[in-house]
Amino acid sequence: AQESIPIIDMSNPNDPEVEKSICEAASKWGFFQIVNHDVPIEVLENVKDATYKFFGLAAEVKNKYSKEHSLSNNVRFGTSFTPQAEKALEWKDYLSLFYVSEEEAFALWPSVCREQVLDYMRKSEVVIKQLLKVLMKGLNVNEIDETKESLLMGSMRTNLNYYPKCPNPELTVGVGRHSDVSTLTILLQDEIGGLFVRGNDGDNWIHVPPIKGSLVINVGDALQIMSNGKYKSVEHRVVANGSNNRISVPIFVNPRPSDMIGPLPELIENGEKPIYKQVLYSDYVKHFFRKAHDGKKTVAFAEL
Ligand code: AKG
Repeated sequence: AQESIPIIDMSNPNDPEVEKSICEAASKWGFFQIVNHDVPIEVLENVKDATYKFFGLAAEVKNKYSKEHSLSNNVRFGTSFTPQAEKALEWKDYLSLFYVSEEEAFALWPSVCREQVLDYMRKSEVVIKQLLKVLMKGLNVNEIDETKESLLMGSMRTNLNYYPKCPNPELTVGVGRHSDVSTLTILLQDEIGGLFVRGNDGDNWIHVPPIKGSLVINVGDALQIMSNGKYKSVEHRVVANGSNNRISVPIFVNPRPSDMIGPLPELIENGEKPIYKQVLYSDYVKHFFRKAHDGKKTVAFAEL
């Protein structure tokens, strides 16, 4: 039987068994789903509806947020990932919203989705903090002061992804294989499916089945680097679908662009030999965005 990624019940996040399964999932799989978390189902349904509404707008309205027309780099509507570096475009449109402040969101984000996205981000913050606290405890980092909190979750970006039905799905992908550059990614998907994760034996691709009300959590490169390799940022991809449109809404929980990231000092003080160097997070992200989605090679940028 094919193994599947863990499903973790978050009703009692401080239960030692739950903590253990979170840390094990993050080190063995890099991916898991959470159920019975504190993000209300209406908030998730509302952000999905808002996503359909945004992509249902006329092309000229959506294009106001494109690279050429957007009033800010923090708001970006586009197609595919790095078109100039890709052999075939990814079959995906997206709206990327980098959060700076509520004022800015009200000024710049499309009105059909801004409140729903803000609410989704706000309500997800509770579970993000719970998960990061447990993951830090698993590294024997028991105190998360302001500096550490900012390093782990100092900036956030929410993407609305729309994968239209594709007439020739075998000729392209929804999203090519890549790992995320985040600390953690929280992903809401609809009921269509199509997200595959690289299995931990390295060869097989494992489907992440949609579960109503669940959130998919994955470790990103920044946490792999900060944990000195203990938590794994794992490759994933989305297939193109010949019969259905699909949406997903990831929140990328990131360090701030101006942060230096590297193995946490607590680990090195404990005698661990660092396997990554300190890199400026914005350089790391720039490196990622320069190339096509080409597998898990971004992290080599930080290897010693
Ligand atoms: C991304 O936006 O980086 C993804 O990997 C999306 C995954 C998904 O749509 O399920």
